[in-house]
Amino acid sequence: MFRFPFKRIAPSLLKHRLPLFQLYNNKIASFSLAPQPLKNIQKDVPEYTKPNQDEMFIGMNGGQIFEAMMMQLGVEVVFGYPGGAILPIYDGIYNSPNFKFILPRHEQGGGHMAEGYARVTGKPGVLLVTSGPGATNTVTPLQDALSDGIPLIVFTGQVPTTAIGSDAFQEADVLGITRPCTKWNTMVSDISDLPRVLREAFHIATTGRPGPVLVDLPKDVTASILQIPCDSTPALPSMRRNRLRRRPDGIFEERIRQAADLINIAKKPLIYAGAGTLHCSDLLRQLATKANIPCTTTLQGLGAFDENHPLSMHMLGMHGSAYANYAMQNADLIIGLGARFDDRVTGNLKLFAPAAKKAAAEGTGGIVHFEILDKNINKIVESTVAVQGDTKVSLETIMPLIENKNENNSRKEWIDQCQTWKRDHPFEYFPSAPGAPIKPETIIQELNRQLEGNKENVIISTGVGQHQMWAAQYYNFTHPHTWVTSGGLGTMGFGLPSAIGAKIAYPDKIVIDVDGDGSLSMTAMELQTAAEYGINVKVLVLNNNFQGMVKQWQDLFYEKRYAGTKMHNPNWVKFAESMNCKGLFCDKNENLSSIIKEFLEYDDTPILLEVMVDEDEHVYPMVPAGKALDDMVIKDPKLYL
Ligand SMILES: Cc1ncc(C[n+]2csc(CCOP(=O)(O)OP(=O)(O)O)c2C)c(N)n1
Ligand SMILES: [Mg+2]
Repeated sequence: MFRFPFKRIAPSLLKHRLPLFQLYNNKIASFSLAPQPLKNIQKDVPEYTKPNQDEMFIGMNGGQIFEAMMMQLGVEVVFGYPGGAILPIYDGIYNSPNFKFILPRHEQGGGHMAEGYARVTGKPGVLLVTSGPGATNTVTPLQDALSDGIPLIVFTGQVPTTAIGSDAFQEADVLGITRPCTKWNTMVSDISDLPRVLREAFHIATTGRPGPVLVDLPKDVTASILQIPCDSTPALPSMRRNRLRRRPDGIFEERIRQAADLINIAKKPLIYAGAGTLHCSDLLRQLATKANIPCTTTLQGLGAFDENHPLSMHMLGMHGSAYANYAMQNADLIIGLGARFDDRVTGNLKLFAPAAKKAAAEGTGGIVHFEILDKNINKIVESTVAVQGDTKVSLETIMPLIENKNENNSRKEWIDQCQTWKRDHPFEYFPSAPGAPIKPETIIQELNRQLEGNKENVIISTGVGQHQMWAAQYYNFTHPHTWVTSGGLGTMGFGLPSAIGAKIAYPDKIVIDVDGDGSLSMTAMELQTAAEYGINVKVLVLNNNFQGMVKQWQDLFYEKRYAGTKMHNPNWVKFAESMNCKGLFCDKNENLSSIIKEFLEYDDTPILLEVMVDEDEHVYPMVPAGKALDDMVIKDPKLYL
């Protein structure tokens, strides 16, 4: 008769457990069964390629192996939603003392929570869901993570291998569905592969340009018991290539020299920094200050360069600062660092960067592109010099070759020109008349004012729409990893769950989701998740009772025909209260400052502040579709009256 062998080998498991726990997880060694206060999480990403003892998993089922591997891989929190096909894994993690488990209200919410966690820590976010609808609900977070380069690891249950292809209950071709929206996906078809595949998944998600990975886990595989030793050494060919940090042909060094030459001779250089500089913001500052070069950032790069620094040109692009866009079009050298020339940044490509293109032809400048992903080089713009690799390594290597342009202020003319643009075209809006609705920009300015001096301890997330752009424009970012927003995919509903994920990583920080009424409506039930786990996020809803960004386009280009954009909202305060959160409301300019103060100081539960805003406000500057980057509507036409 078959007998469950777990009891027999349990003592050997215990023998392994303590040393391994300390070896791999000294950071979380303080976890115990008793509830622990949340602690801020360290940012160093563990080494996933360490080979594992071959025999320690013998006698364990898939769920137990999964639980042990999460511990070994340094996972501190798992977000997930259970179901039939993933039950063996859920059973394995039942009451695990080794990591926190968070149950969102929807798998999409869980995915964005994992992304929020990953975006502020640099460590992979983990999501564990069931087959069929559980898996398909993760498609949006997967694509979101792919677009923005976020390490997200999704484990999906799958029907037993014997039922695959039979249209079984809750069967979906998850590998097929998620192939285009993952960096890598795979199915584990034998339990002896499980430890190795888990290591590979973590390695792939976190190396090169980070991205999402999905591992499909058929129920019979995770329910079975490992009988033989298994080799968990990752076997991916790409791992061997990655070990060669530099190409042996000297190309990297040659390109670095060429890039340094251009940076040293350029008269009007501009740094254009993206998310690929968030992990090396110190080096970015060193380059800018040593070489005396103004710096603009992308939406995802906000925080990489201190926006209070005189060389900051703030965000560029469709709704970026006019001065950044002017600088981009007039620079003789664009130094693209960890950014990918997204269409929201370039405007009309044919008309993009004329001065840099001219300088490239004359050999005095051009476009230098530091980029980790081969495929992003020369994809949108032709680079004069391309340096492929981790921006951090490239910056470390190039710094000694960069001439100090500070001593004789040799770029004075160009810097003065940039300062003039800054002075002449600041972010500007038409203030509201007495008694008129509150302007959304005023709210962000007030938030910024009250948080000034404490920015390092504040994380802002957003939904997608006008509120997102106003947050990017009117809040001054000073530190990396303090801004969490869906850029590439532009996913409404991202704000609240990603704020929850960020707050789990940094419970001592103030985490504020600046949201729109439309975006919040998509994932608002996650407020209950926040309340249940005591994750005291703050939600600031800029309520214009509209999908404002789409309405803006309807106002400007579709004769105010508001097809499908009017929102009929719940009473947000009552909604928050019904979810065991505190609710605050503001519709008067004169109350705004004191209510924001109360909103920021409150910390007993999650809190939502609804502010009624002018529904007719538009985001400016705006580069209309098809126009050159500097062919913008700079400010509200009312400001010219
Ligand atoms: C999931 C999803 N559906 C549709 C869109 C298209 N879209 C972009 S902004 C926007 C309106 C957002 O409204 P709201 O969240 O209220 O923000 P507001 O612009 O009013 O500040 C829409 C519908 C999107 N980005 N994401
Ligand atoms: Mg709205």
